[in-house]
Amino acid sequence: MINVIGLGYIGLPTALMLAANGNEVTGTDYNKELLSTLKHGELTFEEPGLEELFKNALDKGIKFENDYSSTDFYIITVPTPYDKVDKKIDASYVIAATKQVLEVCKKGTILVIESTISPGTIDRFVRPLIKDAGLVLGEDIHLVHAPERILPGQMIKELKFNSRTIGADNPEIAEKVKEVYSSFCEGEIVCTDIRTAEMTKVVENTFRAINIAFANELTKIARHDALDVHEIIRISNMHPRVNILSPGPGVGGHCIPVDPWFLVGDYPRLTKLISTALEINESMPELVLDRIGTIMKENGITDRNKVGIYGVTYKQDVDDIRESPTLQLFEKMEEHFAEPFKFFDPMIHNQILDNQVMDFDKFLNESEVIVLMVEHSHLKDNLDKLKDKFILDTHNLIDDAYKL
Ligand code: SAJ
Repeated sequence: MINVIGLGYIGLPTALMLAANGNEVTGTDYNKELLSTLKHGELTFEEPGLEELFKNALDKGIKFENDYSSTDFYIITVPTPYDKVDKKIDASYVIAATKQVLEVCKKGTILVIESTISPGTIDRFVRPLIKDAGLVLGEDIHLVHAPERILPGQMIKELKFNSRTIGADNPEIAEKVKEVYSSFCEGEIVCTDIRTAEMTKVVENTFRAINIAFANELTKIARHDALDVHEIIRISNMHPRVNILSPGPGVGGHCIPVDPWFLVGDYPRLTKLISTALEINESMPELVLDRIGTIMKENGITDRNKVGIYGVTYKQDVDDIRESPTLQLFEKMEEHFAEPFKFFDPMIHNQILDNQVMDFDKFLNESEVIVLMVEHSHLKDNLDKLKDKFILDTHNLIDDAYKL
């Protein structure tokens, strides 16, 4: 039986996928409210295809429990936040989960850590726990790092088709884990050592952060000379070896703006390019604020209540707001002692912030300037309603709108 620990954005789809594909699975979480929601047959977040997968996994007998199971195969998918001050990973959830596994696991257990961790975390924080528990690594317990790679918005498809990395001390154990993941994963599964697996995960997200930072820096250069950055990128990308990502109002989510900091935190003197890229991405909400000021001035708008922000999630068509560019924008406003602008987001169905307008038509009626921060499908279906507004389009959706 497989016990998946932590039923969040990664743990839940992974547990469901394993269960739906013939594995006996128990999902464990310390959040009793979340467990009760799942036990009532309801999901805790929206994701295309998740509902169908959930039904399938329930039919196949997946269980949800508060307690850790006594078994010989665990997958840990708990959050790994980072300390914003010293830029280092906070491994406390991984440590707590590992300690609890060690209390109940059977001899010869395989413990797979899927949570994103900074390179060296397993050596520094996890291996010592095994010794402290009086267990023998490689006999009583086998450690594996199998970092996830799925993209919110297309998680289910990517769980099935992405390639994966399995890092283990022992190649035979890596093969056993590969067999388990092969029950649902059709992508290539590569086996390596733990340190390499840790590093590749962070490197992948750092590559994306740097590429987006390049696009964001180009936006600033293009603005300086009144050039169209999107056209420049579109044409440059026609070169067979150029693939620049899209500029935007900032970089959000729990991965791209966070994971590269693990490298900067651990290797401060070796990560000049990475830290500069992160700073460029973090500067984009300030650019949005500048542009809003210019648009208001150019159009004689002095009432800040006439500005409405469309979108608070970290990207299109997800309901996750972690580290989102809009939240970063509000933080910047607070730093300037300004009340955050009002916002509307079609993916957020409950009132989560005071400045949130729940009704789209009311939001439109109250706003003269609309700042498109997130390109939700809902927006694409409602573009005609924006005709009479001054639009700041941070995603290049509308031809004659203001751009970053
Ligand atoms: N963004 C841009 N320009 C782009 C692409 C993205 O500004 O061209 C912004 C998005 O709007 C968003 C942020 O970047 O604010 C991050 O979005 P994303 O779609 O790039 O990535 P995530 O955070 O949803 O998922 C990433 C993925 N990593 C890579 O593509 C290398 C995913 O595969 C990982 O599994 C995930 O991080 C993770 O959990 O680590």
